[in-house]
Amino acid sequence: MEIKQINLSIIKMPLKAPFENALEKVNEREAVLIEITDRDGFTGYGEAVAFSTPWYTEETVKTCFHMLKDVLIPLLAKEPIAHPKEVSKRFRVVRRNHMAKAGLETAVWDLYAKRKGMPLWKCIGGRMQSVAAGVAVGNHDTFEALQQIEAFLGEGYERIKVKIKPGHDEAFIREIRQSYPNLKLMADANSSYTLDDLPRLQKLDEFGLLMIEQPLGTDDIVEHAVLQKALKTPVCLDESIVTYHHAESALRLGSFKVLNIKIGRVGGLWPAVRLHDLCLAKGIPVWCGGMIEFGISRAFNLALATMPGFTIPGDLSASNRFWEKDIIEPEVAVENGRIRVPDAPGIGYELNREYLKKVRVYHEFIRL
Ligand code: OSB
Ligand code: MG
Repeated sequence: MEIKQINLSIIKMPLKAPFENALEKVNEREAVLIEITDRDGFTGYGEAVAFSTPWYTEETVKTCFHMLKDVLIPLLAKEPIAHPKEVSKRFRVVRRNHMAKAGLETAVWDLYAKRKGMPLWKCIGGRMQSVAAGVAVGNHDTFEALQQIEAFLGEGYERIKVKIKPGHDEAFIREIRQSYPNLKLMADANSSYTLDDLPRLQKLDEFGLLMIEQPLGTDDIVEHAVLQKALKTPVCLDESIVTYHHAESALRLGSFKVLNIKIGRVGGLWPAVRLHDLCLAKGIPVWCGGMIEFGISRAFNLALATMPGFTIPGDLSASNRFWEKDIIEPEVAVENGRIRVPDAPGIGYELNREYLKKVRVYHEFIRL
């Protein structure tokens, strides 16, 4: 693959409704879209999923744009790439900046799969034609959250994730459980507790949650091991696991029983596949996490989730979960609780260029 030109766009769209978690209330979303074209005219799409401000990780839309334009694209252009696996290896000379790296690396995967005429999910060893849908409710108002859960169940979602934080936990989960005793329910704390909250977290054990996601701080791999020993509920890590080595350390310590894998957080599709392989070998179930993303990133999540270790429904929701209108065609849709993964080459979705022009707030064209 010899890349000839790259289009970088920043797009911006309001969410249909605000999405609230322990760290932030998200009202609108920006992201960097990446289109790479090779000398034979094939195009690959990527999406860098950093937010406008650094509340989830240290990256932002602007740091991603800078890293892509000034560091990662020049590095990619240095020598031709034979296989997309090489991209994350080449990027190792650059510290962190995982979401910027993943945006460009995934675009190379899409390009590679399109050149081969194969659906991306088959290129990475995916086994399933469809994946189980799941959805996250980002609302700290109990009444409104219950209304949303009811609506999502009506749309066919079978796994619901809610957001908790200290003081908004036991009573909230109890209310949900009273209405839905058998629901596949989980709670994401976005690192808002400390070990001092152990008694509070133990109170959640009686509700039969699928898991509690990222209860403690990002750096608390040791503390999560202490917590997991004191909890019946499986601990799932999200923010804490950014590298393969983090996962190995946390496995050694017993810090988690489930892993949330996000392509952006871990620096690309290949790093995500390697984490999947590690967990599969260790008997740890994984699921694909969401980032309130647009359709391009959503499509990569679907491809990843077709791999055999993804045995728990992820944050895999339809385009219309967050957006009046998504930037891809067709949009991602949920049918009977599942999302069908396309058979067309690459990610299997097309960018809606007319609509892209409407939602684009900045654009640069790079010729190599
Ligand atoms: O912690 O999993 C998270 C959204 C943005 C950033 C972090 C998280 C989330 C979500 C929702 O929980 C994911 C989604 O459905 O897109
Ligand atoms: Mg999370």
